[in-house]
Amino acid sequence: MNASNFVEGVDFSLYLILSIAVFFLVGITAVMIYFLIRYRKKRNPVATNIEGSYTLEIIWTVIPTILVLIMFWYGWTGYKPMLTAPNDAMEIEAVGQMWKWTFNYPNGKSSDTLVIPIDKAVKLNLVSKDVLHSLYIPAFRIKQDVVPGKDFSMWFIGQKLGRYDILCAEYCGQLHSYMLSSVHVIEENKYDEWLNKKEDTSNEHPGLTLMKKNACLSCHTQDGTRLVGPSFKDIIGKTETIIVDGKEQTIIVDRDYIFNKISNPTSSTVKGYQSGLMPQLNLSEQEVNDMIDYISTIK
Ligand code: HEC
Ligand SMILES: [Cu+2]
Repeated sequence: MNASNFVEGVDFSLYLILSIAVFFLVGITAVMIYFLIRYRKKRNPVATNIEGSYTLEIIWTVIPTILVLIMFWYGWTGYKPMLTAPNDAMEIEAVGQMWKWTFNYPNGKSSDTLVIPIDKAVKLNLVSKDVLHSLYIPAFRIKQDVVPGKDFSMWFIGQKLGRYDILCAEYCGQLHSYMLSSVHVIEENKYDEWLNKKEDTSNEHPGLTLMKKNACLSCHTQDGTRLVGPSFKDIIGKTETIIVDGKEQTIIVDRDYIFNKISNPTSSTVKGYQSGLMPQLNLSEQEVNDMIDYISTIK
């Protein structure tokens, strides 16, 4: 059994096109070598002038046209079913952002990995929070751009139990390769159990849970290492230079500054870092405060 319902169509056209290409590569090279030997100066001192041949011209026009149409036909019939999801497909929202995938289920559950039941049509509604991404599941033979402001989607049926890679196939900045996740195809009863189980985050600081969910930690570390953004280690009370409206200011980092920065990332830029990378998120005051509570504990 194939990993998804699209493997057969895509693989067939790949192997078909590959076979035709290999056939001509070998055939043309062989004829070339034969002609080199057969018509070398010693054996064929006087060149023959050929005036043209309708028969030959018709053959080398008609045969390639038929071959190209065959390749088109199998490519098209492999691709067309990808365009429309069946009406009873289960819908999951897939969110791409710098640099993380998040999958949101209709019951409110969200997860970093895509978990789906076997043999069920799944439709992913693709959303980007920032730039162009592309959701790519090689084992399923599907790939679709995720474009901010556009309602794109993709669908498939997972037909074989297992875990398969999900990648971002559209270069989206420095940590593009961090957008590695997986799709986990499981039995339907296990899926129902998983879907209805609440993530146990009771031992985790709510601010940390929120930061994981919002991908803050793909750009900011907790151990002092510089990533694309400054580390959160010992950030409260730090003296630093920020740029506001093109003018430099020296500030001491406090809760108000961080609150402002998270609620409105473009209000200022930390000197030495690239502006405009931090996403504008829809967070409540409570959520921002939870995150700041957690950030203040990072020492
Ligand atoms: C895509 C990368 C990215 C993500 C995701 C991101 N940030 Fe940032 N952040 C940056 C960059 C780059 C800077 C420094 C440049 C600037 O000020 O805009 C920054 C600056 C900051 C600062 C100021 C730090 C200082 O030393 O003054 C805070 C606080 C902050 N981010 C918090 C967050 C929180 C909380 C989240 C999650 C809700 C988050 N960031 C998500 C890239 C990111
Ligand atoms: Cu990406």
